[in-house]
Amino acid sequence: MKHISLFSLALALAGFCSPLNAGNENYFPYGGVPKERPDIELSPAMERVYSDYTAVQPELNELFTNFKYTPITGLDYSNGDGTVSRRDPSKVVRANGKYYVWYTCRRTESPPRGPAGGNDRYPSYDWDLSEIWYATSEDGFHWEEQGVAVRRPEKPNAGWRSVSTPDVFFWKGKYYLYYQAFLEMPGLRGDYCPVSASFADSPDGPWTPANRIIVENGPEGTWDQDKIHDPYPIHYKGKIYLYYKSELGGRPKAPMQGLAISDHPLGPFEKYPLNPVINSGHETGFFPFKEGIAALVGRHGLEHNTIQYAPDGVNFRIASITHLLPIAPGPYAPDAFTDSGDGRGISWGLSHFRSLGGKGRSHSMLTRFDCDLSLDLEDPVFKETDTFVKPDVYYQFPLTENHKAAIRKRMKQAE
Ligand code: AAL
Repeated sequence: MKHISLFSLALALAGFCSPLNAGNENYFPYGGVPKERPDIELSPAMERVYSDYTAVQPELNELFTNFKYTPITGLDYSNGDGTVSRRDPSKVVRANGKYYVWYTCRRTESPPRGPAGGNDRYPSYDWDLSEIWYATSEDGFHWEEQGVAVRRPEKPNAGWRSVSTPDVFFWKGKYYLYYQAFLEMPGLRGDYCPVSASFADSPDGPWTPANRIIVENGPEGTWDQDKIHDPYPIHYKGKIYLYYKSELGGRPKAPMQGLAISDHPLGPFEKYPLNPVINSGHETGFFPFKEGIAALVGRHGLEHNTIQYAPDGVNFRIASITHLLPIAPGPYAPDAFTDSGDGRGISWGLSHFRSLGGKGRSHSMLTRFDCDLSLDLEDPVFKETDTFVKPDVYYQFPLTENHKAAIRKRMKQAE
């Protein structure tokens, strides 16, 4: 006879209606979670399957993916000596039968020396004394650098110290580049800057600088008083939805994502009254998806390592949890310029790896990522949640000797 524990018996006698066999020949969730919510009492966790997610398992979730990375060829990094750095790529654009990308390009006689060592010749940070350069590709794997798109303007114009972290927009036959426009050395007081822009009739330029601030820092005491980072424009609901990062002013470092909206690419931009619209992230990649906007939210915050979705472009919620997200993603997202109301999603783009080369050689490099966040793709390889990561990857983040000694001491004291 099947052993019935006293606890189960007590439950049964107490009239607890176990959902185990709620009138079905099977037990919920035997054989897999049903796509429709069953009419039984569920635990909070199982309730969330139906309330919070668009699919009952990752393999069926259009907004879940893992990411696979491929080195890109064609870009030189001066033997990794830290004098050449490329990072923070824009969205990828297709024009003239090829792909285009713009990025922060630093070419300096010295690697970054920190705020104390930075000056007019030596960069403080990896994105200091930088320009916006661009490259083109036939296949998205091999890239050919074409040269500078936006130079640093003369003082006192916004960006005279450095122009970095670009993104691209296409509107009514013109191209626009938005970028961080430093009016002081990054790190002098903090990584403080507003956003400026340039425009052109062709993705190959020539680019005309607006020579003014396009998205201002917030007033003193507001969450975005210091930094307007990672400008990310999307054509949505007939306007320009420009998402950006700021960090709440001062410490702790808590990147969050805001939104500024305008009828014209050069503004005026009005900040969304309920900013921040995403409570985590760092360099956050966005893309139109169905009638809304999706976001790749990595690196920082309560909801880091998530893919989020807002059916209205502002009310973002977690759509899936993932790992090894692209850093500073610049997806190939053709819908970003069409305001189609039926965003098809993304399947590849560029991102960066940073702090390479070791001490005194620090630089960043661009890489390619592939994924399946596309309504027009069904690639099960990207729907695996359990990426097999070899032990040496884990061992790359070891305890320091001091930390290990402190842990040993703590364990001894607890014995
Ligand atoms: C990036 C971005 C911004 C910051 C720095 C360069 O990842 O968040 O651009 O200023 O780091």
